[in-house]
Amino acid sequence: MFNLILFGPPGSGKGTQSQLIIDHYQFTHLSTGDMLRTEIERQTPLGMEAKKFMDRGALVPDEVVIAMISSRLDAQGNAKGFIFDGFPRTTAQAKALDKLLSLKATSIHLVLLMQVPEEELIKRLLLRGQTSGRTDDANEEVIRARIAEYYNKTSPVADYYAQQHKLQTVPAVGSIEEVFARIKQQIDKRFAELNLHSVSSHPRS
Ligand code: B4P
Repeated sequence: MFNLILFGPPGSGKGTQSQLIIDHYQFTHLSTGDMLRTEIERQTPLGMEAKKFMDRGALVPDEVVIAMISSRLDAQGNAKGFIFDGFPRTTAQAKALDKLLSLKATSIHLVLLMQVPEEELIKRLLLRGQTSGRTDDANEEVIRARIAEYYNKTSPVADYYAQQHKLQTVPAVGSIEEVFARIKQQIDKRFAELNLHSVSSHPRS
């Protein structure tokens, strides 16, 4: 099993690159952002609670997202690997994830930090906001609040993984394909270090 975290500020391309990684490596995608948006669409109590935070660019409380991830991990018994997209976003979430994975006798193998300058993030999210219907992309004030939340609460999580020698940075500007090529290089390098290349990579292209 190979477990990857895609880490980075809002709009750095975590969701975009996750799709390419899944196509190439057949990992199971766990995106807390997608899970929360599904809960909002279904108008569940969890979704209604989460919406209050998301609409103002704030992080949803740890206990809510940790419980969501825990039940998804339990439901995915046979996965060959997971991509955690947008999770963990706080050190408490990172510690909870380590515990959940240790119960499954596994751990995080690689954390990729997607680096994009702030003005480019704002440009991308405003552009997506023109068509996505996402309330958190709709105006620059909320986007800036999300980025501030990232620097205050999420970016310290990178140190947590750097101390475990699991963190690699990926310049995430350029075309989507160029960024994917850099990500692929990092994953394949880690596979080779772990002697996993023969079991985990089944490229279609
Ligand atoms: P998420 O759904 O995780 O999404 P994101 O941070 O907005 O964006 P992502 O980095 O995935 O960017 P994308 O590929 O879409 O979070 C939304 C909210 O949910 C959070 O603010 C928070 O409130 C809540 N939440 C989620 N997880 C949580 C957690 N664990 N704890 C607490 N709260 C949580 O790309 C963005 C745009 O850029 C797209 O339009 C894309 O087409 C474009 N793009 C991508 N790559 C590009 C490239 N190379 N060049 C040009 N454009 C590019």
